[in-house]
Amino acid sequence: MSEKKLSAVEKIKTESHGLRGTLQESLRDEITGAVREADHALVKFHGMYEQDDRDLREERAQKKLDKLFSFMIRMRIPGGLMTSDQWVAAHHIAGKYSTGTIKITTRQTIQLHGILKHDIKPTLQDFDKAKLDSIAACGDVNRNVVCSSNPKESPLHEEIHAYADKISKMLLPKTRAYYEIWLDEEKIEEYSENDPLYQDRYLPRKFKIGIGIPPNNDVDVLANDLGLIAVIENEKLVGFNIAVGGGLSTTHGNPDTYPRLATVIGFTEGEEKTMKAVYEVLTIQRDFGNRSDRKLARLKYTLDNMGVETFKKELEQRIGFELEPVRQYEFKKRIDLYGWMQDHENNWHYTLFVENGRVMDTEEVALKAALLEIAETGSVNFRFTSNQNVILSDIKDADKNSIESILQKYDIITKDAATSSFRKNAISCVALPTCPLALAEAQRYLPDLITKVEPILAKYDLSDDNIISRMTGCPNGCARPYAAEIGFIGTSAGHYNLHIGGDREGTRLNVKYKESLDENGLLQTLDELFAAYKTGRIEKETFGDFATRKILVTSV
Ligand code: SRM
Ligand code: SF4
Repeated sequence: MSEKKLSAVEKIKTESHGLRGTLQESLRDEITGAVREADHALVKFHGMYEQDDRDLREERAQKKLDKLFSFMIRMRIPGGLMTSDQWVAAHHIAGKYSTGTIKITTRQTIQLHGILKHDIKPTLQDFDKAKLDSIAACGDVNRNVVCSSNPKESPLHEEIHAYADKISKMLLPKTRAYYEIWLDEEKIEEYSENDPLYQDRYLPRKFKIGIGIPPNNDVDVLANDLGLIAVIENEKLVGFNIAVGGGLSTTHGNPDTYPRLATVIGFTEGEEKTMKAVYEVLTIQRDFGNRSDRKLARLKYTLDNMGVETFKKELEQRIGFELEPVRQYEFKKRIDLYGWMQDHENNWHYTLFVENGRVMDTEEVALKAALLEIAETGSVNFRFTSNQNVILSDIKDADKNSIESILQKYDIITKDAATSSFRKNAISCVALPTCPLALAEAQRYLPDLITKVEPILAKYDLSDDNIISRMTGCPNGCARPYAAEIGFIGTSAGHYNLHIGGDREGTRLNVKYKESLDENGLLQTLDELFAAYKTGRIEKETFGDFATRKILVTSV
């Protein structure tokens, strides 16, 4: 461990008495809508962030009013699977306590925004009644485990998907603080929980795990601190290739930070060995991760500091066996396959496009009302994709028509079919007005930008091209823009760095092509790039591959 001065958050964690801090006192304080300063860091471990509406900041400051504090709550939904009853509950909870919009995130869960401090407890209690919680959805612990979401893609999907839940449970913090503070569970004496994994210092930073089922890389498995790539041989799940050190954040102007795809270091056979390896990767990060500089604290930096071979030896020593050589795998796609499909057990699944994951009723489409009506039939599961969409899934043949007629009633099928490929393959982060780190708009702006890009694509006959583009309001990378064929990364209001050259499978990062472009600059540059792509591409070459082969070699 680094001998430099520990970061302030380290002290907050170790002195928190199992993540309790002074949260109870903060909640009782009616003078402010915020929590105490140290509790600000601790609430994250309980799945929430203190925020304020940045659209209102100036007006409130002029009126000499304090910021309008509220909380964003993020649920823990391993593998992004919710029952219809749980969706109905989330719908009503969102309406009662939050802005009403349900945001499907890039890690297969949902977030609610705008919850006032005194409404946090009732919100979490209502979620608890629906058997949902937000434990460890944020904070320096293992976060929501993602898993390839489409059950149609593999007959072994259910078996592999179950790992998301098992891993999530194995890596939950042991503290009962969440139950005491939010669910009024009786307080235990002297905070006596013993947590062998997290101890009292937790991890140096957030930790993310993804499970990919080749050939589909919809979860961007290599963007995770720890990626498990399912290996299927003779139609059986034999184990997982283990990939470590993925992470997609940078900081503008800090050359020590970089995006990194995970390195595949070996194979583990069977559940017991895999679970052991997963656990010990976290203990290595706990023991070797940087606890003084949070910008350099993710596993990717720990791995690069140690060196891959040393890391692997350390892991093998901790798990007590050698990793086997990496087994053959190939990713061939990453995008969601929209519309109806039937799986090997004849169940039906409908993948529905949710622009930037925002479930709400608009003038164009009453998506929230439609999903409620669908959930009330009780005949579907909700599977969130890492592309911020939802798969209405596990629908029996006999129920398909009734779901289809609800989708028709709300005009969803027609609208989905009329939506361009470019829009359907684009995702963006939340950014303004709630994200305190946003430098530029993202989810509120991307739809308009796409409307202006669509005619350019049409001009070059590229409307059906499945180009993957992603936008974020800052370089933290919440919509994984560094792994897109086209990445728009906010630098200041109305300005974005333009990155190009990621591949369609999520196995190659893109490269910064132009800095801080405004909308005109973006549209003009895209026009030039698409023109070159149209004339210069080799048959079936994707935009990202073309950009890497032809544009980037000459521009940098
Ligand atoms: Fe993120 C911080 C939203 C996926 C990298 N992210 C934030 C915060 C909580 C801002 C903050 O710290 O105060 C954002 C809340 C905005 C809001 O108002 O809701 C936020 N991140 C999101 C979500 C909701 C984006 C979305 O629109 O879907 C995603 C929630 C995922 C989830 O359900 O758990 C989200 N964030 C990601 C991803 C993508 C992924 O994990 O696949 C990344 C890049 C991958 C990675 O972690 O390397 C990501 N978020 C970050 C970072 C940079 C971390 C780092 O290594 O430096 C931050 C800032 C931080 O942690 O200090 C951040
Ligand atoms: Fe906020 Fe930046 Fe993440 Fe977007 S990428 S949600 S602006 S932290």
